[in-house]
Amino acid sequence: MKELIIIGHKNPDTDSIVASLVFGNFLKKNKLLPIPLSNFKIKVGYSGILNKEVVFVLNYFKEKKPSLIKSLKGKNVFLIDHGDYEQSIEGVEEANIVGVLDHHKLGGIKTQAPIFYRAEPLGSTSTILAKMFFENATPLTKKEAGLLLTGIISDTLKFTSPTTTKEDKDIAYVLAEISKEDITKLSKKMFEAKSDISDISPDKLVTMDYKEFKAKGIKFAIGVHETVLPEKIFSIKGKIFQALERLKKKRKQKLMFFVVIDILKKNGTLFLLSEKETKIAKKVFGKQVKDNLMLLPGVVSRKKQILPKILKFLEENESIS
Ligand SMILES: [Mn+2]
Repeated sequence: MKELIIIGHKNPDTDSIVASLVFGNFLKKNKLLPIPLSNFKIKVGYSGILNKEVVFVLNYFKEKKPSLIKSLKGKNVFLIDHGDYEQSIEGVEEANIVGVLDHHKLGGIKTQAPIFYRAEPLGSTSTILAKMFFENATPLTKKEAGLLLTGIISDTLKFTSPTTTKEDKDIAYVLAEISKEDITKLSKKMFEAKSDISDISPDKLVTMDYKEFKAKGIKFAIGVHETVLPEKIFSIKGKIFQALERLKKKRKQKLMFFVVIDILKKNGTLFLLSEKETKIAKKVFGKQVKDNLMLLPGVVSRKKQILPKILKFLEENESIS
């Protein structure tokens, strides 16, 4: 039997991991999809580093972590929570992509055959997947509902991100009901786990929620660190900048942005590595820079509030040097 790897983006967040795990269950329970997925042996995978929120969630729900995947070359894959090559695992260009389930912008993925594709501009992939269970009248177990609930909480920062829709909230409350979880208590535990950087080096920290993009051939990256303890990061600011410099060189990026998101105060602080990033940030966000940092009040979403603006700027401006 052929194997199908279900996998989220590189350096997966909670949404990527739980949606992959629960989608694996969905396929096993559901043979009605418009692709012959029942012919596959399902394997849920991940690549990169699992952050502490993900580890907390897996332990809390007594769920095994997915299998570590090194390359997707020659494999049958179903992409979760991403839809472009840049966010995917190595070898994806030579994989047979049979499906995508996502809530991000469209990327450049091309396929030879028709695929299952579902994307909606909702707060999390977990929300879309919960909808699929409801649409197909497939029952969710207590654990599956709990896992999907953490995906929604994590991606929407407990409904405070501007990516949050009414559907995310409505579905989260249904999932809380099924899983018998208290959203406020569960969120607090998740965010505290995510904010614990006690044994994480600056080099690791800047890659844990790191995504690369391309606009007009310019490679750039935006890393994010969501926390309820931003002072922990500011106290090692110098080391963070050094780590960003190393990462920029290693990954051959033209621009390297890093944002610390204060979950409680609902703001973002942009770390500006060099003149280039500073110039662009000033034009794009129009805020003041102090000590190479720019405070962005109300900015908590890379997907909706940061990436589109930088992409637009790079696409409309020929030269960035
Ligand atoms: Mn997501």
